Amino acid sequence: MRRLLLLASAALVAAENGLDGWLRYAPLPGASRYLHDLPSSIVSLNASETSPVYVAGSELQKGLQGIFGKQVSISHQNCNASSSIVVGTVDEYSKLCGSSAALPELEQDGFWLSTKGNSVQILGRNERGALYGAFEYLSMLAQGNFSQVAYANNPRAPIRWVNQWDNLDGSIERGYGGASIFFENGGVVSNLTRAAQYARLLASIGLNAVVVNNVNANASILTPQNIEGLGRIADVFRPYGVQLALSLNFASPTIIGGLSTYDPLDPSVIAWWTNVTDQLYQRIPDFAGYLVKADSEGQPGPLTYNRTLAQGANLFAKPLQPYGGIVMFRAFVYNQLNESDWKADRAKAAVEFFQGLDGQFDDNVVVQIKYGPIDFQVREPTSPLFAHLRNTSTAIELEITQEYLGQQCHLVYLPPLWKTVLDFDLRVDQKPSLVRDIITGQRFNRTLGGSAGVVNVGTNTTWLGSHLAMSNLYAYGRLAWDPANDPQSVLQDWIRLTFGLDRSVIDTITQMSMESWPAYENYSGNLGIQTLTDILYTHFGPNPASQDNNGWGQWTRADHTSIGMDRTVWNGTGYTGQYPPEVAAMYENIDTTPDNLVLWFHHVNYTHRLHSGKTVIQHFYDAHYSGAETAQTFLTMWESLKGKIDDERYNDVHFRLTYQAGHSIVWRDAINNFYFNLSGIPDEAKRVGNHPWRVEAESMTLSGYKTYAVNPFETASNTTAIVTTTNSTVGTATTKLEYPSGTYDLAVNYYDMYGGKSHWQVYLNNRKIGEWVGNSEDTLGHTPSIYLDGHSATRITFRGVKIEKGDELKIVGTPDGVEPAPLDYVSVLPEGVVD
Ligand code: GCW
Repeated sequence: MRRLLLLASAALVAAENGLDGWLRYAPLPGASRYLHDLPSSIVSLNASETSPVYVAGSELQKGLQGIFGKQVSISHQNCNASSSIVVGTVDEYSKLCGSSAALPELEQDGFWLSTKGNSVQILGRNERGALYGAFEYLSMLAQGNFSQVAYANNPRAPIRWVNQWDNLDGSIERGYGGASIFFENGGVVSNLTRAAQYARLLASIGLNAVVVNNVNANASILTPQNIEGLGRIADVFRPYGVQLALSLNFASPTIIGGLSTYDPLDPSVIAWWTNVTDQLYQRIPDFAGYLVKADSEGQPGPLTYNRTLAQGANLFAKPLQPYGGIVMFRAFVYNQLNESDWKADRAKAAVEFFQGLDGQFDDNVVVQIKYGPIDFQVREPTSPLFAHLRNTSTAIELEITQEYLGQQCHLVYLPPLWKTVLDFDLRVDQKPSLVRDIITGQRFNRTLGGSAGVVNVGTNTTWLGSHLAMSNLYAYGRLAWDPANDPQSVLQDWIRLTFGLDRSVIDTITQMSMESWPAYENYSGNLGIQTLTDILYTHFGPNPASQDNNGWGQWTRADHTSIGMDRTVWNGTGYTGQYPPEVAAMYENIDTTPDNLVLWFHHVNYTHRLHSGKTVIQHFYDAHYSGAETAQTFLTMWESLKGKIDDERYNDVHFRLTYQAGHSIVWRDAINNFYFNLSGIPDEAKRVGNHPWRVEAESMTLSGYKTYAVNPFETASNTTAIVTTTNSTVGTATTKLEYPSGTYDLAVNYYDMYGGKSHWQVYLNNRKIGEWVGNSEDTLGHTPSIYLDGHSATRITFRGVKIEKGDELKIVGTPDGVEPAPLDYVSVLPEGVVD
């Protein structure tokens, strides 16, 4: 008996690699108690193995086995058997099992779920609706929820799509979870196991289509061989009710079609696209449609031929229409601008390009609009375009992949950010006009609409490169289904499904996640100034100067005295005038503009006082200290869960949170140094530029090391680091530590570039206390940097080191490849100090 118990508890923390995501069907503690109340058979009303109803039956069987250890058989008739789960479509149920008169009306993809004792009914309006119902029932069971229910659940919007930015060579633009699960070497991969597993995860949260290739589209996706490959992907998606869609290159007729034009009104071009579309439907009868990035960031489009964007979109809408296909046409259209023009403003571009076209798009076109008017920043105001398209269907574009938000190396739970836009009231015609009601079609009576999420999963077993980042994908699906859902309660469903029902696990991960976006905003870009990441390179670490003096229009207009974009009508770019009057009036006036967007809308002195009472510059300083401090607590909170989570996932997350704790300090110091340097205004709390617990590497005694002026300067403490004198010289940096004797955490800040794996060793009085290798190019999964900068800057901490006053600290750095074992500084941290 004792042995059995031991085995049982060991099973609870068995190693997990993340592949099953939230569909683990892990054993429920005390499951045996419920065995009697569970159905003892499954009736799935479709015997065809590729049907979602069949899959629903198998999932239910697998779930009951995993969660309760109960084996249940499946049949495909006999729907009135007692103690059974019946799953199927409403129509099939009426046909095989008699009346379903008592059921409420269901919408496409909706389902009815009723549990009475051990009789369960799961009926979908269509097959995938039935599958969604099965997943919902399993989600209840896996969370230990045995309530008796009887309700209909309908999605709020028909478009619940995923965009993958996968390239045909297998790389993924802005992907941080490994290579593509769909493509390699110019074609579709032969083994589509992962594609099927992905479809399963997506179906379980109600997502219904995947655009499998990058919006920066390679025209050769449409070769006959690739269409055949895409057909194979669609075949593995279909049993999960997931449809395949494609990104198109607008110039395909000239690139692969042999035509001399791609003019959308040219008959040969129309015929070419009609033919391609017919071929696609021949192989993929349930093909969902096209996604088009046109006239944007160098992509070709209709403007080349002086045709409108609507004419460009309708070119695809027409051939898709007879098949029921949809065109998702992206609103991300803008030009390079000149910063010396005070009125130039990229944020205005989408409305300028699209507003005059409202009503000119065919009915099966949906304009896909990023949540804010620039580009997935840490905070943006709602895109005003949502208020302008009343006779055109729209969808919101969200990024699950954390391109500008830490690239899965920082925990950032995104739904609270998305909610600032989904719940925003645009007050069109002075009436309630929540973005969530606009995209679902409700506000302007549109039948189409919904959400597109850029996900970019890869071959990593964690899918996104980080276990905790999967909460964003899960929540994306739940919000696409119903954008009124609450981010925290959705998060807690995900935690229970992913990590189990332990109260402390749920509370801890909830707290970390809910604090994570505010913390990230605090230690990156505040007050609506955008993320302040390096927009010209990897979009990862800090580089505020990269925002300005270029044509990208993500300007901060920061100078020695002032900062922010004046977007007012009276004195600025006029962007505020793109909002309906009530919203425009709020943002036009600095007194009614919320602090968190003040620098988005107004250009002010650093000494401008916010509603909070703080000056802008002091807010920057304080926010950066507080954000980085919060990030330290994520690690300690996670450590409180040791033993409650399997080692594999515990260690993986621990590694990332350690990284985040260090990198949040890099962010904090870089942004504070930058604006202190620019403004010359000191931090009232005397923290910025004042680091009593640091020993700068350049002030240590060096042998084989030389000083190095880091660029951007603010990404090194005291602007200077050290590097080995050659790529093969071992460097030594030595110093006497003059702190009072005691126990400290010893933190070393260094740079981990790609192009080499340097090795560092730390000695105290010639006793080695630690060593490490600069291999983040293998471990972090984000786009690395070849320079010493805010992307490569990082920290390692040795905890609880006993140090006597006068001890000698020595760091030995061995370079590798082009990485010269760079070091920035050492911090000797008494308990509770974050320096
Ligand atoms: O933010 C930018 C990204 C590009 C992306 C583009 C877009 C796919 O940096 O990588 O291209 O947005 O959304 O089209």
